[in-house]
Amino acid sequence: MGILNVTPDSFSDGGCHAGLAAALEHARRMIAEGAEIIDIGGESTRPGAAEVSVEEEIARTRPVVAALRAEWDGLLSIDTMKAAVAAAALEAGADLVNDVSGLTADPAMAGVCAAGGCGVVVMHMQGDPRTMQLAPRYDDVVAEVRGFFEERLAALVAAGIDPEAICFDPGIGFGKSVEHNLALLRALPELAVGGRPLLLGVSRKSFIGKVLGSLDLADRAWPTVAITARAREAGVMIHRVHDVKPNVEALKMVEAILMGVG
Ligand code: 9MG
Repeated sequence: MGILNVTPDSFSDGGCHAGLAAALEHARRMIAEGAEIIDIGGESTRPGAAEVSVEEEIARTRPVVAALRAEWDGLLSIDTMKAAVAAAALEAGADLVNDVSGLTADPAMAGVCAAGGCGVVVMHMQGDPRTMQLAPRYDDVVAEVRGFFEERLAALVAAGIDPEAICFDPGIGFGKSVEHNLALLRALPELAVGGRPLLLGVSRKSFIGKVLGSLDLADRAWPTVAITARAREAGVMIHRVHDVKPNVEALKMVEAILMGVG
């Protein structure tokens, strides 16, 4: 899953994909490098990021979804917590909704996803993006994230979402300390609630810099690849990344080791 931020304040692309042409160019590059899903987001979820209106988020994302749909048959994901943004993207041709609130932020989201028959990424987050990193606290982070997935699976199926459409994501960096993130990465197979696939997003995240003792964003690219490889061996099927080529190459090598090349 290649990340396509269409936000002027995106922390890792400096906003350079904010224009439609630049966004499409970046998406095409990620597709050429092997991305099978493009995740399009119009509101930054980094800690402390400014909130964006529904209208603005739709104006940023819908044209990108529609333009990519017209030229590519792969999977398009809309990264949003807002039901109206998800509905607009699904109408423009998106295939799945990536909601970092696990479909808890907007009471209309589950209904939109059920009606749209789309895939759903249920991510765990403690708190909300503005405050989540202030004082994350858990008695047992793995048990609490797992419990959240169990509760969400039951609620979303009751709301009419096909369980086969759901995948889970532990939400690395979303209301978690470095130790919480590492504990979750250690316990990935335990998080596949209901046998559903896992998605993981570690790309360029700050916990990598903290482990390495580096403030340089460029230092986070190769450790991201290392985590991707390790997570694939632990069963993670979808990897949300900025740098598609090296992560796809790592996945191909790990899969060759796990399954052979025949
Ligand atoms: C939008 N976004 C930022 N980080 C993410 C992560 O780790 N997972 C998912 N599903 N979305 C994310």
